[in-house]
Amino acid sequence: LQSTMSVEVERKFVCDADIQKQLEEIGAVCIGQKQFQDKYFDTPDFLLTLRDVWLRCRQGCWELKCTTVTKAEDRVGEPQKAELCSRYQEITNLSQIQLKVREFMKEGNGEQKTANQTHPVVHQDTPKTEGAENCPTGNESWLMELNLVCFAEFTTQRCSFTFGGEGDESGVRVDLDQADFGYCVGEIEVLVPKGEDIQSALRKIEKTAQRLGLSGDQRVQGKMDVYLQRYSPEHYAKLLSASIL
Ligand code: V4E
Repeated sequence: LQSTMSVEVERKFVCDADIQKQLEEIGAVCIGQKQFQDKYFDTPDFLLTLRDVWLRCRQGCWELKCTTVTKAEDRVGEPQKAELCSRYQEITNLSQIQLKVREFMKEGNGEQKTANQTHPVVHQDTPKTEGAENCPTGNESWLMELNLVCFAEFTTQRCSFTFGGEGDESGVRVDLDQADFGYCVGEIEVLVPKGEDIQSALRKIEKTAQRLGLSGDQRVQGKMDVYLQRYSPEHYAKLLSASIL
């Protein structure tokens, strides 16, 4: 349950061909490789993602990522380049997820939209998968009830690295992701138990970025940016104009 109460602070970066070598040079150790499939859900009018709320099913497990800090004044005193880092609360308990999703849908929307109200259920083609066992197998009536449909599906190959010891990089994880639609991105991340200070996480991320020689001040596209830009330009444009991506 720990992950239901943590905040993920992360910075994305563009991977060079020799990134693995660079990671090893600064003392990172590969802790494993895995492959996972993500399916992301939203209403047809993007009620969740337009609020920076990301509901996904990863290998059959539900996860909700939502923002914690949004206001600039909350970031006063943070290290330089902190704005390059995103921070999301992660919820993995299904009842909590359903509760939150209902709350987000009510917010600023008068009343909750359900399939029986103004919006009909949209039967969107969910991309075919060989590994159907990865689909959520439980009772999915809540998705229908909340008018949630799959808007993105992709598989990622991930190689994860950590740093041993108690040094500056303890608790820092670096993920190298390769999505099946042909996009690679790196992430430096620290998981902070909810309520704990995130300043030290930001400093650790900044330090690791420096040691990897990452100077770029520009925001790096995540897998979702590239996926939507390519396959769902209308959704992408809406998120861009709402400054979500
Ligand atoms: C939060 C978010 C999305 C959900 C996916 O988040 P991301 O961390 O990119 O994916 P992944 O596969 O690395 O998840 P993990 O395994 O780390 O939990 S999709 C778009 N967003 C918004 C967003 C944003 N506004 N800015 C940045 C830098 N990232 C994501």
